[in-house]
Amino acid sequence: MSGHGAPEIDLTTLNPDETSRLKLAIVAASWHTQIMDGLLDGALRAAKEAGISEPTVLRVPGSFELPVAAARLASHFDAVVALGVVIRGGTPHFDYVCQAATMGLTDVSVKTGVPVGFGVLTCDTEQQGLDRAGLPGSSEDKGHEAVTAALATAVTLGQYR
Ligand code: DLZ
Repeated sequence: MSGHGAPEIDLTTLNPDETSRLKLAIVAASWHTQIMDGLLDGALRAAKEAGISEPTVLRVPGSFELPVAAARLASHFDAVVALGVVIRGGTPHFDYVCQAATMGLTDVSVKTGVPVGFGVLTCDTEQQGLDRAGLPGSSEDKGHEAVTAALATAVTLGQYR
């Protein structure tokens, strides 16, 4: 999968009265600090662009813990964004953590009806994470993308409460 083909969702084209009223929570894992810092910065920048100056930010240890945190937050917020970085090691652990995070977050969004932005990088190498973290020199900004997607979805679904 590559970033080629991603939609240009410009939050400024959404009604700022609508997006700024949304309650947004960001849950962020803590492994791979440099990449995580980039993801979180991008996520906060996107929130600010949407008129949300102070989203709630919750830290958890690893990506495996993201779904339980997202589940708890979903009943209190209009949109939740999960950020994490999982880097493949020498054992199958990578596959289990990625699968648990992905399936768990999907489950939360479908069961609660609250959009969960998926900002979890699943990488073979650290460089792949750095390339996608919205850092100087990165080609992609996945934290920003995840917030944009979650807010755009929340606005769209808001018409069908
Ligand atoms: C254990 C583990 C490993 C090996 N690698 C990562 C990783 O690359 N990224 C990540 O977010 N978390 C990792 N973890 C921690 C697990 O997500 C989880 O926190 C622990 O298994 C404790 O439940």
